[in-house]
Amino acid sequence: MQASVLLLKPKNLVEIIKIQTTILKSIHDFMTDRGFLQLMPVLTSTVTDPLWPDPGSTIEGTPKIKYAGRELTLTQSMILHKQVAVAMGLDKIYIMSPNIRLEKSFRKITRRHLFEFTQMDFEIKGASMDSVMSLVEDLVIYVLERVKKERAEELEKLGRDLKIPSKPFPRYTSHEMIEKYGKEWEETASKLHDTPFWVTCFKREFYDREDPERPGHYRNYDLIYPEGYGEALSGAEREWEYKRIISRITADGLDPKNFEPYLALAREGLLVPSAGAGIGIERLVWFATGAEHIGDIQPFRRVPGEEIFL
Ligand code: ASN
Repeated sequence: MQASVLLLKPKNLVEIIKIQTTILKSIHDFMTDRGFLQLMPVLTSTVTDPLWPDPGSTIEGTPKIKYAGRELTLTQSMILHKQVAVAMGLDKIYIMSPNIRLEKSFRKITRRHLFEFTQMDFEIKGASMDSVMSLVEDLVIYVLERVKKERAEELEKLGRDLKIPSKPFPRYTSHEMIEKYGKEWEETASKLHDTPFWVTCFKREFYDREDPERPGHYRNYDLIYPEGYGEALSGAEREWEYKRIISRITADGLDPKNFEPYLALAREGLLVPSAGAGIGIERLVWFATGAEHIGDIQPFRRVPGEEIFL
């Protein structure tokens, strides 16, 4: 290994990774106690999340590889696989899912973007948005309590005074956020809060369910950390009916051919109602440790626009 790589070691790396280990262990404990089954991630696929339209994403393109005479895409998120897994009879699942998202270089300065990260992605058959939001609140409180209890020494060394939020977290709509703070509301609103909060109703990817009673409104949600740390998690109830999915894909200007294996299942009526979400692991570690930049919690930084050493 080049000496320079070792010189780039983030400050307090050992304390940070100890906290990360507690976070991962407590997430597994929580999810398995609640009856979730863990799937292994997929990294190469015939379909992936288009991340379009999505106000939270600025990707340069979908990462692809050629293998055995065909083109495969690298996973941007396992949302479509989660829906298919639920259709296979796996009613409550979670996955520690690595995602590649080729975010544009300017995102280096947001402090919260990586082009390679892992999310704990879960999905529940027949769930409602309220039940998922309540589960996530329990999860976040549980994990932060374990970190505070089991890693008090490390938190003290990092100078991090971690506050445990209480349930229910405040809830706003994206329309309220835009009206109050403008289009770039995420950072400002996050800085002005001292507890995590929810923002609901975003016009984004086709798989997030449009409210059948209020067309133009969406049954999706983001969890936002306080103190300027921004988005923690995003999720939704899902579209599962072919005619809804295809009309959303077409309206978004996406090519249905790119989603054919998934669309074939929908066409046969094999997808089922579900809801879920994904919580970013590195963002949770960043928030829990109070590091300056999200790259500062990684031994091998994956920050858009930065040099990659190893
Ligand atoms: N994990 C997210 C969800 O469950 C999707 C994403 O990461 N784009 O909705």
